[in-house]
Amino acid sequence: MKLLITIPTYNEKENVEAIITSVFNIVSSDVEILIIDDNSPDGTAAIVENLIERYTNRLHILKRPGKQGLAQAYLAAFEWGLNRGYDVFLEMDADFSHNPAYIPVMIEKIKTNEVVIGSRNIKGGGVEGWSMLRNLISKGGSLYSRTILSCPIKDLTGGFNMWQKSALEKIGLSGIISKGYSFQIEMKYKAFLSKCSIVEIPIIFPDRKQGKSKMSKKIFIEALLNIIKIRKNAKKETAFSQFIKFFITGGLGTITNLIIFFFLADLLNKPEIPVSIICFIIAVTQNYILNHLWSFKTNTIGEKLSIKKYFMFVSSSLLGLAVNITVMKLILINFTLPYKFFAQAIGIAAGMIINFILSKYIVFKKK
Ligand SMILES: Nc1nc2c(ncn2[C@@H]2O[C@H](COP(=O)(O)OP(=O)(O)OP(=O)(O)O)[C@@H](O)[C@H]2O)c(=O)[nH]1
Ligand SMILES: [Mg+2]
Repeated sequence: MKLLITIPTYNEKENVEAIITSVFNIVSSDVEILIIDDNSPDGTAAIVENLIERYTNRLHILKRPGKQGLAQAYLAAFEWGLNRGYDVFLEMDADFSHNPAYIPVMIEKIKTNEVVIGSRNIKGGGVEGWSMLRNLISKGGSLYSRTILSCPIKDLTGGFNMWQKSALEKIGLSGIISKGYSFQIEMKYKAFLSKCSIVEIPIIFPDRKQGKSKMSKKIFIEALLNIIKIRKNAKKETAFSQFIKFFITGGLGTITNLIIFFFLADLLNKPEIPVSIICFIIAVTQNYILNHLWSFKTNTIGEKLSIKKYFMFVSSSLLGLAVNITVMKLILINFTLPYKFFAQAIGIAAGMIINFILSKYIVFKKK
């Protein structure tokens, strides 16, 4: 198991060396740290770079040009680690609110779970040094998020979490919409929706002793408003709603097909078979584009329409047609029906399901 501990920093010159040293003192020598620094004006990156000589091959830094928020920092870190073959990722703050002493417990737990959450809101966990008000805001925010998302995770907002690579893959990092602090909520909610095995372990969370907080009222309100967006976005991703969109797309394709057929075959009196082929090509092209832009939007984020995928989709549609005809024929051979129409309807449904499965899992497969 190759573990990468990812620590985002912004102006953490008072903490960064101490946190790196205390983590390395507690974990075995094969564990590595990645600091993601957003060009902190206080020179955090330079301190890390000096330490890299002491911890060659164990300490890494990812320098980014400016403050881009916590979500971007972690997403960049995960991508960095996934490209380099790490299996497990730990998210951790630099300010000692996340006590390195919990890391061995988390490592133990991640062996049998895909996600381990450091939780302040279960028995044995809690916060220290927070004002009543901050405590109240945090508890309220947590309850609000849990209710809106109907998600049973007790500490949705915390940032001390360990992820198996498989969990990150299930979540689909390219589909994350959060920019700031709601990132933690979105990640956990998506892990829950994608049925990852999740465990919470109690942690005591002391307030930062050194350095400045980056938390502000604006960030907090932004995070709360984001919860609704997160819910809407995640709900869109269910297979059923994708199927409904796929179904509507197919219906629109059929309408296009019929309109062109009517125009060419009836009004212009062109021969039916070539007309029918042209109608098929136009309808299938329309379906490909709509499926790419709409039905499977969440699978194709960042991807362009492509000729290769287009031909894959045409093949999948033709296979759907073959299934349609076969099923229809088999039903007609084996059963006596009042109308052949029923057999064709079942055939269309079967063909559509096959086409949907091939589209979802092959043509428009999530990266
Ligand atoms: N790279 C990067 N790191 C950030 C950014 N914002 C915050 N961080 C780091 O993320 C971690 C968590 O931020 P904190 O400011 O401690 O947030 P918090 O724990 O909610 O609030 P306080 O502890 O009160 O400061 C710290 O290590 C920060 O230095 C950012 O935009 N980019
Ligand atoms: Mg903090």
